[in-house]
Amino acid sequence: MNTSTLIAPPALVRRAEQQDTKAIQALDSAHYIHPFTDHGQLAGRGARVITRGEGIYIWDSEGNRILDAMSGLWCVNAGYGRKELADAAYQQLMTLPYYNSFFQTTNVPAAQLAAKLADLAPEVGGRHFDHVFFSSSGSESNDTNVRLVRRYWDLLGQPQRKTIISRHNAYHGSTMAGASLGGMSGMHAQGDLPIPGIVHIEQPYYLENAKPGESEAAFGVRAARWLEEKILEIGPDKVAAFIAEPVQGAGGVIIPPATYWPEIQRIVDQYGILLISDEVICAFGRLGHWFAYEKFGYRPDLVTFAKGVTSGYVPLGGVMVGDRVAKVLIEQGGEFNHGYTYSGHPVACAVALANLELMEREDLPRKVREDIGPYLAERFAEVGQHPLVGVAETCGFVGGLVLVKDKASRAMYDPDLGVGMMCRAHCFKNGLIMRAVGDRMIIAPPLVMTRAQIDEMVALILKCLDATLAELRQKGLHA
Ligand code: PXG
Repeated sequence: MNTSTLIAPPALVRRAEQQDTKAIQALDSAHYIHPFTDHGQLAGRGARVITRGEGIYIWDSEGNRILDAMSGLWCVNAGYGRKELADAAYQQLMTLPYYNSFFQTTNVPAAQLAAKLADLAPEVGGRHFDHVFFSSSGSESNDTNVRLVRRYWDLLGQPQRKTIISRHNAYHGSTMAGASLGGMSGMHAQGDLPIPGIVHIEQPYYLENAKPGESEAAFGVRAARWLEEKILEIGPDKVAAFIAEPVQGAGGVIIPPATYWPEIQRIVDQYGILLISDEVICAFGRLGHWFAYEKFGYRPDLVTFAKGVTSGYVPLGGVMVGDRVAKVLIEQGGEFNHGYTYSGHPVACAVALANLELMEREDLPRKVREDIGPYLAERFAEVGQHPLVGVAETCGFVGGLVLVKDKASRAMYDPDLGVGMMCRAHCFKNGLIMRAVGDRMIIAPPLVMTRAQIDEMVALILKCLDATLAELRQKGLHA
């Protein structure tokens, strides 16, 4: 890494590496309820204790170095250990650690960051993003979106426009509104969700939802028209908005056909409904642009962001509010009864400013677009040759591999066999973090990765695929 890398003082590194794993695991399982975790199962095994990170690597309390091909949880875009982000947090903490923006006050980093984001968001089709609302996470931001969208239509005298359409297998967060907007049936099943006024259409997943012999292009248009069918079923005057991720992340890196987004744009335009682009994963260079709507050329009214805005160093999220909504809200709205204690948190905003500066200086979105993104695609095409891989695809700096029983027919394994989990276990053993979503193995590496590090990651992926294949053959599950 370059000179801006934070080199932790040796004493801190020693302290991090000399943690007593068993003692930390005991505290953890006695007191810490983890997100999305079977606590009973974890307690029996003990959590892996991650102690430090640098560049694209993290270390655990046993001293193992692990290549983090998931950027934490899709967020450490600038890589670990960036000194300027730590400095920005420290400086702001020493100057003004907190103040609210509720009562006719603001703070310097919040105002500057709002302006910076407005500057970075590209204009599309004459539409601007001149305003930003801040929260602390993607989930909160999508709760804000529900409030904003409903307020917008109320102000326009169309209070019956309440329904928001989303998609199955979408992920929009874990709060009541976030989980309702998301299309994860496992989440809906716990907690009586979705909340009223949120409905779902099928996702544009070619491998699962295309008809036999249907081209990707034809499928993309057909998948988009599920939105039109739903609008007509509900009644166009009752639909408030459509929300979607540019590329579905947590759903397994589902990349829509090129024909999908243009047809979605035609439909939202025709029926006048708001378009929300949930870019919590896809913004800030992940797909090779500051914002992903630019890559696909559509024109959202609201854009959800979080994660990469601070490279995950501190929590920050928000909504880019396009002129169409901002104008109504500001000129006709009066007080908007919505906000969070940490909206525009000065430390989070200061870190975000430093992070965006760093990304600009290192030209990371362009690097993903023109250099390491295409190189990753090239190397992934080789991974696609592996006998266990049915499909290997990338988009910018996210990628997905489908593990299959039969390469020629792309026949999948029985999901109960947990082949993805088997592969994930081999990754863990071999010092690689790759996620399993069913039998789709997915990556979203830090954007500071070099070509040599892509080679290193691909070699590890191939090694883990070989080990998974050997295990399947040993169990008589693969020819
Ligand atoms: N929208 C999208 C598109 C996301 O990916 C959220 C909203 C919610 O953000 P917060 O900050 O509230 O978590 C996300 C978050 C996974 C995984 O398993 C993905 C996310 C979160 C947790 C797990 O891939 N994405």
